[in-house]
Amino acid sequence: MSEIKDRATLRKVVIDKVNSTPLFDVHTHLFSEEFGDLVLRGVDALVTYHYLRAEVNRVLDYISPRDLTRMPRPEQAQLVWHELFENRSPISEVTRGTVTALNRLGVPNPRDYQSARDHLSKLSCREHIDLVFKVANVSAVVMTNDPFDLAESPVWLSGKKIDPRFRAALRIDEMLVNWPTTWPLLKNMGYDVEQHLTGNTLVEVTRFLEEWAQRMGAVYMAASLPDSFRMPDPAVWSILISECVVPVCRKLDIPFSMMIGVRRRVFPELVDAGDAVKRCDLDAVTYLCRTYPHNKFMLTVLSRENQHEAVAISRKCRNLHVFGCWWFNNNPSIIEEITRERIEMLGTSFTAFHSDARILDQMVYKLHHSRRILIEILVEKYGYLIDERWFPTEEEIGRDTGMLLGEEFQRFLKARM
Ligand code: FIX
Ligand code: ZN
Repeated sequence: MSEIKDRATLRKVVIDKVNSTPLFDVHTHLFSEEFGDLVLRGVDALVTYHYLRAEVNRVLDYISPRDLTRMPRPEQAQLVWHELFENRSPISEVTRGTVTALNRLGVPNPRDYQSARDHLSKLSCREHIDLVFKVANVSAVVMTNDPFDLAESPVWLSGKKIDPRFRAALRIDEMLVNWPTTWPLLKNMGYDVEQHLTGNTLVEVTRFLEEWAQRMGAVYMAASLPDSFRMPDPAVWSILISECVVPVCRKLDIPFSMMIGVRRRVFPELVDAGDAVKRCDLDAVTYLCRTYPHNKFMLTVLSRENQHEAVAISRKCRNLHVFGCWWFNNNPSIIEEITRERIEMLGTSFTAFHSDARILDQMVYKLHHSRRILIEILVEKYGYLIDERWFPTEEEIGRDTGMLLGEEFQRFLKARM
């Protein structure tokens, strides 16, 4: 174990470790091949993603947001490419990311839309998944699995074997946030529930959660929640979380993951590009971690203003795992700030990044950009140690990097609370 004593060697080692350590992507919206059309991939899907639709909408004056959203995908893709990649340089994070993905996936010329399209569309679904996992250096991903999705649930019910690189997360937003429209769906699925949260309804919701978490082999249960989320509270979500989610998670020893701070469809005509970020009150998280010390919770927050508080809560709660730089935070300047702050306050006891990729190819750029930022932060932090004659070894840097890219999460999953 040779000690590293100079900055040049340090930089070389950190670059090597951060790039060569496979990442466990704790939150994505990707699907394995078994889910058929739910697998989204390729250039048209990439450039019409809601991040890009939001950006192109800003620079259009000849087409309304509603008409943009309704446009057939190939035309929409042409328009986005023309406005954001030809009429302007792709220097925003998502346009830059598209270029990174095309380049790293080996398209002959990233400026030539048609050739990029042809290049990726030649790949079979399996080849495409293998290529992206290799280029992004990802060992496995956690999907987002909605038991109420009519395209998805039959796959689970069929008992098909799922590619083991794709792990499940039981997503329960619908139930927590839209109970009046969800309970009839549960009833149709054979659960004896009613709108009023009677004792029997809570028993049946508990049965539903347990059965589906087991059916999926869920790594965790998850919900993205609005800024109005409070606990304890007379609201339906508070009752369902305390009475059903928490007990099932405890029984199965899986975390409940909260993604807090989204206001959905503030601009409905833009559909998923119309969601907004709002600062939230994290007392709900403190309450859950304190009240249920034997349960595990995960947290990521959407507002930059909540990041510091989230880390401070996490310092005190070993049953809380903070992860990733979610959505509007997934920009280099904010990733750097959040990751630096977390390392300074939590050491390596968090998960630095998740891709949130919904289009397979997105994973390539999101993780590549994040790794570049982590390299600079780690070079600085180990550099300070060298200044004080604490010389890190290559093995130690590899160990710490592994923790930040998924091993700490694996430890958290196994930990006894
Ligand atoms: O709720 C979520 O999981 C969000 O990440 C998504 O709804 C959002 O569309 C997204 O993909 C952001 O990156
Ligand atoms: Zn997500």
